[in-house]
Amino acid sequence: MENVFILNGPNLNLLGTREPEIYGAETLADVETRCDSKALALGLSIEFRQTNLEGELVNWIHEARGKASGIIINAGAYTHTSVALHDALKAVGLPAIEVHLSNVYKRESFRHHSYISPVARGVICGFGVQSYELALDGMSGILKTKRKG
Ligand code: CA2
Repeated sequence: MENVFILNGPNLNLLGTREPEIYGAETLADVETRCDSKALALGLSIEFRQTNLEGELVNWIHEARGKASGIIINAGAYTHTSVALHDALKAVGLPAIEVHLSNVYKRESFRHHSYISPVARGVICGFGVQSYELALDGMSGILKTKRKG
């Protein structure tokens, strides 16, 4: 069974506790449960993690090489600041999908630039917790295509 790393960045551990008008009422544990169900239905296994530390995300991206077939990443605010995450994703070369709960393009202009997008296969944002399920659908398609080729 192919494995997918689902990596979450800073402050996403607060999901469901504050700003429900932007991020919804579900917790990150609820998101993980949804991802577990979706992955099961797609015949994938997942490793779901969260950290507030940029370097830990870099280490996990490196770890994915050899342990995962793809990476789904919500890098939180590091999306808009981190050359290190850009370089790490580029270096491992695994298919990566960038996800966001909110529609970052409807928000402050500093959220309109992403260091992740140029090294991602695709970007999904604005669908709340469903963004993660859509990303898993997308990753399943990418991995199936790869197997056929
Ligand atoms: O929309 C997203 O998923 C974001 O990646 C979330 C980040 C934000 O910096 C990005 O621009 C867009 C922030 C995550 C913070 O999550 C919280 C959740 C509840 C309460 C407070 C913060």
